[in-house]
Order: sequence, then structure tokens, then C-alpha cells
Amino acid sequence: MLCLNPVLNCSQLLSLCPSQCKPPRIIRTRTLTARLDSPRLCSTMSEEAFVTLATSDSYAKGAMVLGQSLKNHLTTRKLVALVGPHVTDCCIEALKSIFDEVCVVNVMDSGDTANLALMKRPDLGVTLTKLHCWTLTQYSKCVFMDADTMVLSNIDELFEREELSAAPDPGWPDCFNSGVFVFRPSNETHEKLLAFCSENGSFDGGDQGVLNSYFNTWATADISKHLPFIYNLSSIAIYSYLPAFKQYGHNAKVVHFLGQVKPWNYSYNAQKGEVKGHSVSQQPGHLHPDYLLLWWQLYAKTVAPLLQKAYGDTPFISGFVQHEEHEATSFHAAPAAPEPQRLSSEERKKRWEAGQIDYMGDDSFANIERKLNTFLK
Ligand SMILES: [Mn+2]
Repeated sequence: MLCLNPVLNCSQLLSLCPSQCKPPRIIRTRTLTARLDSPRLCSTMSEEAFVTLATSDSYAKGAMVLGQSLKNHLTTRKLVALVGPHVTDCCIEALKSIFDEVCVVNVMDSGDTANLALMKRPDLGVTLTKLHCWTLTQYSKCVFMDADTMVLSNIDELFEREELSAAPDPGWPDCFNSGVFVFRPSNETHEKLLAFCSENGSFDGGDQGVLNSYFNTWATADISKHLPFIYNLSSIAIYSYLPAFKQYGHNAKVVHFLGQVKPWNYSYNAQKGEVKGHSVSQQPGHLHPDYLLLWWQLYAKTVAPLLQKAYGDTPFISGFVQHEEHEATSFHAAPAAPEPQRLSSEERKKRWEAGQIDYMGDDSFANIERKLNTFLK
């Protein structure tokens, strides 16, 4: 009998080829060529970056998970976090260990046009903070990603797209969803956006309304600016077209936790590797929604230790449930956990559409899959 026993173990093999120990860093050919051919061009050539925004400490957690997910999938681009004035120093410190650049944005002191826009439309403070991404002119091109998104694979190919590229919004597909978009930083565009904002406001009260009104030819002018839906897969879309999710969902590259309840509103039992915070009547073998669990696994592994380091002895909301026997107490203590109750199908639909998704209960992945199977059989 032929027996294939390895002669060397893995670490011995790796010691023979130390270069294999490091994760591959891909050098962009374009930059390399420019460097070789024209050193002067190189000095003026800007870099590209992924940009996100955190307006609170909670969103900062999301931003950190997003940043870490981009790193885990070996992005070659820079990572930039814009933070609002309410984000605390500890969170900023933790953000700095993941992001190349952390810029505190206070619209109040970011120029005349911004101030004027804010005076006219005080409700658009967060939107104006987001629009600030256009001032990152040290970069030639950027991809903006909401702090409630997470990447599932490398998406550096998005930098081949032009401004303004984005995926359709699941609620109104002639509008793009502003959770993921490609843009070119430009002070001129920034000023125009601010002026537009103060004159016209936002039809939905947020940045998506402003951006869709400003880039108003997106729906019809250039199909190359339509990103495939897999670059911004929102949880809402899973329910609105279940068979499509079953067919294409495994190709998803970016997941977007759209709606009012965010991953950080749940809690997590790190010992058991389980997401907590909703239905207490879980069946045995209950299947967790993959994306929510993935978010928490990433948070527990890399983000929570950074926060712990930044906070030191100061207590902070980690989101972890410590002891199984105290689960009932923890459940009530979790601030965003809604009361468990039986809802009518109509009420559940309403809640889903309002973004209040019962990930761990009625809207759990197991239930979605069961429903899918009844359609497809
Ligand atoms: Mn979002």
C-alpha cells in the first residue's frame, strides 16, 4: 500500500521559503510603471482609498469591522475613516489602528458654503458630514462604503469604475443606493454638492436623496456606472426576491445591513459563538443568519481587543454576553433588544419594510430558507 506521509511538516516547509509566510501584497502595475518610466509623474500621482463615515461610537464599531474586512481580503488601497464630532477619543484611537487616516469632520468649521448649507438645513448635518468625502483630494479616486457594510471578498476592481458608480436601491431601483459608491474627490464637486444641498434639501432627508438628485442621470446615461447588486446586497432584498437570493446570493461581495436595527444592536456570546438579542424561543439547531454571525465573529476577533486596549480600565459597551446562565438578564439588559412577541404576518411585513428585521426569530435564515423551498419545490 502506497503511503504518502509528508517528509516535512508545515512549519519546516515554510522555514525553507520564508517569503511564503507573508500574505501576498499586490503591487499595482500602474504605479510601478509610472515609477519606472517617469519619476516626476509618480510624485504627482495620487493614491486611491476606501472611505467610510462614523457619526457615533456605535457606527465606529461598524466602521472598524468594515475596515478589518477590507484588510482581511487584502485590499491594496488606503483606508480612510471620516468621524463626526461626537465620536469619543477611545473610538478614534481604535479606528486609527485599522485605518490609514482618521479625519474628524466638524461641518461647523469646514468652510463658508458648508456652514451656509448647515444654517439653511440643520437637519442635514450627517449628510453634510458624508459629503465631506469629496474633499479628500489627496486621493485620485475613492470608494465610499457605509459603516453598516462589510466586504465578503476583495473588491479592489471597483476602482476601475468612474464617478458616480453605485448599485440600484432595492426600494426604488431607478435610484442608486448610497451605501457603496465610487467617486472622484474634488473641491469643486464638493462646493457644488453643498450649494445643491442648501438650495434643494434632500427628498428623503439623507445623503441618498441629495446624491440621486445631483447625479440625476445615473439611471439612464451609462450602464457601466451601475454596479452589480452583489456589491451592495441589502438584507431587505433577500425577502423581496427570495428565489434570486437563492440563485445569486452566494456571489455577494458586499453585505449592507440596511434598516434601523444594526449588527451592533445585538449582543454576542463569544464562548458559544452565538448572536443574541431577540427571540428567546429559539429552536434547537437554529441556524443563524450567516452575515450577522460573520459580522460578530470579525468584531469579536479583531475589533473588541482594539477597543479593550483603547478603553483600558474604563468600562465600555462591548456587546458581549458573558454567562449563559444569565442569558435572560442579559437579554433584558441589551438596549436595542425588542420585546419577544407573536406578530401577524402583516405586522411582520411592515416591520421588515421599516428595517426592523427579526434576524434571530421569524426572519431567521432558517425560516427564509424554508419559505424559499416551498416556492421552489
Ligand atoms: Mn447604510
